[in-house]
Amino acid sequence: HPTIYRKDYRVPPFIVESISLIFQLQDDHTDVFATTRFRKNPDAGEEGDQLFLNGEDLELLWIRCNSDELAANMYQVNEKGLSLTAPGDSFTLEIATRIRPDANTLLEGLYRSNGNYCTQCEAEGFRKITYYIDRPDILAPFTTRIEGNKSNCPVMLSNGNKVDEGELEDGRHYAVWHDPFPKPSYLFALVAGDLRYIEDFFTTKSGRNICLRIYVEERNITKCDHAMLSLKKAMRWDEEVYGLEYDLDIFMIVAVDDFNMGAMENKGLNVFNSKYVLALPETATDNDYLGIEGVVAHEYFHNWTGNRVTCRDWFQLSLKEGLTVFRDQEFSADMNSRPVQRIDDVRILRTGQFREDSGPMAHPVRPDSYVEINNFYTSTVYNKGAEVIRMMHTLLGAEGFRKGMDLYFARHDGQAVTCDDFVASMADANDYDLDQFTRWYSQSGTPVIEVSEHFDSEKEEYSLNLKQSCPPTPGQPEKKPFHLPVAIGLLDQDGKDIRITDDDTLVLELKEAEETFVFYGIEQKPVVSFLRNFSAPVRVKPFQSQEELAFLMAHDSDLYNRCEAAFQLAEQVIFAALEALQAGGQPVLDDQYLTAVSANISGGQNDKALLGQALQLPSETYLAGQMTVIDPDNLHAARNFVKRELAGRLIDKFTALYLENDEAEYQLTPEAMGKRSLKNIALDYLMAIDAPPQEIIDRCLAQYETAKNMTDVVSALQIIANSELDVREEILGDFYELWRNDPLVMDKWLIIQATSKRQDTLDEVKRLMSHPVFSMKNPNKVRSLVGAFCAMNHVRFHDHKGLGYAFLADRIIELNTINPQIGARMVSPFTTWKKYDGERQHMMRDQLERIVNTENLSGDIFEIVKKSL
Ligand code: HT7
Ligand code: ZN
Repeated sequence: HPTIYRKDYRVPPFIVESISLIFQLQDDHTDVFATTRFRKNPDAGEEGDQLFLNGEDLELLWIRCNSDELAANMYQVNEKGLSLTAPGDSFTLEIATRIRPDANTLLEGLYRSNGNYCTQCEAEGFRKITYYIDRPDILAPFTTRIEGNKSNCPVMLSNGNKVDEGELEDGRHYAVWHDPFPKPSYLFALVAGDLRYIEDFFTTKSGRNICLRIYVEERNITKCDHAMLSLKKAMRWDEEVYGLEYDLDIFMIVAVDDFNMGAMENKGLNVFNSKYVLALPETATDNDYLGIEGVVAHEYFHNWTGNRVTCRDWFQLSLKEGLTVFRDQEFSADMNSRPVQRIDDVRILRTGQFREDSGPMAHPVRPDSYVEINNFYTSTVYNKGAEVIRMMHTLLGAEGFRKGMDLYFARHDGQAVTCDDFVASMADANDYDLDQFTRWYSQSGTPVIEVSEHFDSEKEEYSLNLKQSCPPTPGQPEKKPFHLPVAIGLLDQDGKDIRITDDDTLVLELKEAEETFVFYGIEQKPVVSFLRNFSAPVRVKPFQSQEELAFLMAHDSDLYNRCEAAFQLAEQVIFAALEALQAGGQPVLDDQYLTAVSANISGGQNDKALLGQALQLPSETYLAGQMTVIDPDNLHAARNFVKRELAGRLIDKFTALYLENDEAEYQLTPEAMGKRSLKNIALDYLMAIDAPPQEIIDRCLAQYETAKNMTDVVSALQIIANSELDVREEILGDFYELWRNDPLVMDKWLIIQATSKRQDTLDEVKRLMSHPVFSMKNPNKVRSLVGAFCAMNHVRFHDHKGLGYAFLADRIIELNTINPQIGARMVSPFTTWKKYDGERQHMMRDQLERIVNTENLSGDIFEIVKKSL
């Protein structure tokens, strides 16, 4: 498994002027005829005349050059591709290949999902369709003709606009699509099958009428309205915020059940995991609705940030992904609650990305090397990448950022470019020095900030001393200081912001390893609201007392930081309980904490979702990431203790919260969702009380029985599945009977059982592996059962007997032959093995060794396991 290095990038020796494809879809195979016009790349210099075309798992039928069939001695084929000597500076190749979509369990290239054909070409799937220069800096206009049976493929789609269609013999027909925008092969798509669509229209700001269609299987046709609404909102938002208009006449979304990731931004023909399209109040939770809105927007936004301007090579992946995640986060913040959106985004970053950054897979936002590019669709590239964009937005301001975006499109529309090109546009448009800032792209690891405060009452001076450092990461023992925007506010004794500039919030620019910032005319010692809105992706060493945190929790005008103070306080309290348990003692709940939480509940917070967030305790997985040696059992017990005590001592408040926020009428507004979330958090607390009063149990059971929306149903079901209630089995069975024909609801049923904290969960998970709804071939099912148990059920996965570890290794070995891309993603819970006690370390290491010694191990799994060992 060779390593690919960024430094080895060379411009391609040949470029493609156009490609024309014919797909003949047959029952047990598909023949692909590709006609490609090549030209020598004038930018490549005198590079020689050898042409290499990527191609994998293909059956080559024949190859012609400038219309003449090539004899077998005129080209060479191996398992990676085909090479030949170019006959001149400009020539045409016609290549016929046979592929077998039915047997394709990898779900890249052309495959079938419930009988329908679809493609996934990012990152390197096009080479599983035909021989081609399958790299993102080769851009060409595509013409695609599809031929298939009218009976099983009444619908045949590809990128661009449909330019022809007609009848063929033997009950077959054809459709021809042309995409005029030159694009890389990873944006190619084909969909064919028995699909229905809903249709709507969008008038762009310049008055063009765009046809919008969402294609799904017939049984799902009533579930597309929310996705369509989200699409129209995203189109309007991109015009209003960035002046970006859609460019083709039609925009299509197709939902499929078998998909490796969330969705794919193929030009004009987005293919989606059905999880991010289908929703009805009875089948989808509020989080599902928000997920659909965010992912539909994300893929749509790629049309400019990714498709019109694309990546030069895969090391630049964050150029499109970090930027597009930032754009979808901002869109969702505008559509819903901005602080809640920020809290969610930061939680994802801290739980997933910080963990990655402190482990064996740590890599820069723009990696320097990889074995398998699919392993680099990571939280670092996506979420930290988005934080890097956000920091530029913070430093330059919204207007300056927009100027930078305008210049980026003016310079690079139609090109394949680098992260440096993006930063240069931002810097040039604002005449702002971002040289040091580019270290965010090249240095991995999460910086740590140490804060010390000094107040001189005589001089009325308050000073903040900030030190930054960054721990070593693989291949990077030492780091240079980052250019860090640190947003702060100072609160007076009444909790009001002291105006420290024209504004209440000031953005300090920390560039050195240590700097002191002094504020004059401060009469009394202020309370600092540090790193407002989480203005940089860093860890801050705790430096504030419980009193100060409680004060910020009650008064901070920065709503993000109010919640942050609540999390910090909760973390301190849980770790105090953990210490007590580890010392063999009885933990006690700090009264000050109880008072702060109680005050928070009664504080009249209008944003219910925000209050809900502030009340939620940090997850065990997140807390584990803060520990030097992780102790899963005591951590679980400590967190449970805090939850149980809070619930027991604030039972009246939680009961009132439940009742006040229990609305009879179902609505999908941000306010209504906020109320549902707060109500269900209250219920979760109430049911955590030791032997909850029968009245509370009855309320929970009644909610399961009578609720008409999935948010309320699964919230109750999750609590029941976690409990020892006699009715548990009966209710899980009842839910199954009701929803057995809905795969997305069945995913929830699996997740709920896999994340139950009961002792017997692993046995239950093993039983579910042979349940008819489960399949190792379907990524959603694997994620819902195996992924949920191993990555989201910290205490049970890390059970001291090591049975969870053996279970996961077995699944990874199984996936190695079915879908190694998904297999590689499943390795993640093992990557932190060095942070556990000696015995657990030993058991996890054994399993990693067992995996790495598997015969024919894929590059995907090999890379992650090898780096972990
Ligand atoms: N750009 C898309 C990435 C993607 C993908 C990558 C590897 C293998 C399968 C995949 N499916 C989709 C998704 C996105 O970020 O928008
Ligand atoms: Zn994306």
